[in-house]
Amino acid sequence: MSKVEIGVIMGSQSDWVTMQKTCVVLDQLDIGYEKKVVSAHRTPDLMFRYAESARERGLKVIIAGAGGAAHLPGMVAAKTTLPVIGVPIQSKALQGIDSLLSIVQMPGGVPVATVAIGDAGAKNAGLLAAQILATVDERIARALDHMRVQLEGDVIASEVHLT
Ligand code: RP5
Repeated sequence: MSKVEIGVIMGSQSDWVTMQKTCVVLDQLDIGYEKKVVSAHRTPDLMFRYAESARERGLKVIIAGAGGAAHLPGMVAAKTTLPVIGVPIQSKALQGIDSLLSIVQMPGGVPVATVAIGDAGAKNAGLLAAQILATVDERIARALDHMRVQLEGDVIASEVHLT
């Protein structure tokens, strides 16, 4: 089994339907990860403990999904210098615009790499984390190259059916 290098956290169990897209990518690339619900508002002490211990526990990147008043990625980033990737969950009331703006507008000094709202963002968060690991991991770099070739092949092979 691969060693755990990525932390996938989310503000609520209800975010899992989106964040599982991140985990699918990490599984495809055979990258070890842990997944956990950590809420900035409902479990603030747990959030700080998680962020503060992440580096010493061996994590290399944290992917944090949150919706609405989506403070989790930014607050985790405030407590660690590991790269943090924020995934804006598509909220019901405001379709995720609230999540996006809550995550993306970090003050200078504390970066969060913010991806697109919803499923595409969750998928890309997994890929971006893999690309960060691939800067020093040749196996992951080759797996990503292979995935890109497959992606290109799928598009070229696809047929457009006009009605
Ligand atoms: C946020 O509140 C979570 O990230 C979630 O997207 C949103 C709603 O949470 P639930 O009320 O569904 O638990 O903290």
